[in-house]
Amino acid sequence: MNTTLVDSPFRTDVLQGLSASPKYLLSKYFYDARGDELFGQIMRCPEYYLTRAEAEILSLQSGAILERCGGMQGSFDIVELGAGDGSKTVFLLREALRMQGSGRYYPIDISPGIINYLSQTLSTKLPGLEVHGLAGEYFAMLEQMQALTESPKLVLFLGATVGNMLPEEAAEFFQQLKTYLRPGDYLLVGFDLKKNPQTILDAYNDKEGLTKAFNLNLLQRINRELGADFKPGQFEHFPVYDPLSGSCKSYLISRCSQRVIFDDDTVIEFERDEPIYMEVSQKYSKTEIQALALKAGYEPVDAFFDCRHQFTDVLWRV
Ligand code: AVJ
Repeated sequence: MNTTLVDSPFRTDVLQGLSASPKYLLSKYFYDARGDELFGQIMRCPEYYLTRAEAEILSLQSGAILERCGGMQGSFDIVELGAGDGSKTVFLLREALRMQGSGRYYPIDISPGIINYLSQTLSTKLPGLEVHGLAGEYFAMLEQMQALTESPKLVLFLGATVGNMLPEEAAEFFQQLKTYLRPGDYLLVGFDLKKNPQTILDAYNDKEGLTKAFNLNLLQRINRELGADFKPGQFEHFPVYDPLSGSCKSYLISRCSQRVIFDDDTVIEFERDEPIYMEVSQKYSKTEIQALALKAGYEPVDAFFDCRHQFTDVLWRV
């Protein structure tokens, strides 16, 4: 037993998930440096329609969206939860700057690498914009932010990141988020819409195997950071989509009976065909989104769609 090992939240969550029945891992841990890179490739692959659909919305309708927020009177504060590489947000930020001349942008993301990248690239792409990157968990970072800002806020939660929660969890999340907001603040949320089930399943089962590699990378990350000895080749990527619930779930299936040993001597046993539940990517109907807003205590203001109605960015007011 190596006594120098510290109990990181990553270690605690991984061991808790792999000791549970059924076994699970948390999808927020996909995004290490390699995971960021693979997700970048997923966003550009032909099957993953979500990013292109939302980019279309933001590139064509950012002006209309900001008009519905009252034109962002005065200098603005835009906060983004799960900012990622900001490639779609720039459309909105550029438009907000054009309308106001100045403003502050607070990207929050669990990946320190992506926050560094954003801070470096945005100031040159959008002169006049103050960028305050925050790397960490959403609510911990919002806590830090409260000390920084008094201005009215527009909070962005784009890219169907909300899909990584089940509808019940999403309602609770939005209720908790409200405690960080004030009346008159706005929230813009990106939801992937229910559609042809095959289109959805293909987006999580691309031909190039990028999504498979993205899932297996979490096992490799566990090997790298927790000294485990997962053999990724002994796990199969298995996504399913249930058109009734709208839940697209990804599993890794153990191909054989096997055990994995960690550097703290923990042993995790897998039966042949045992699944690890990796991620949910929840899909919604327009009615379900409306109901979610009301349940969480927001006033639905407007909804923006791409031309094929695959995806929606909805604007809610506190
Ligand atoms: C970043 C959470 C929106 O669920 O569609 C992409 C992550 N997982 N392919 C999604 C993901 C597999 C993605 N989100």
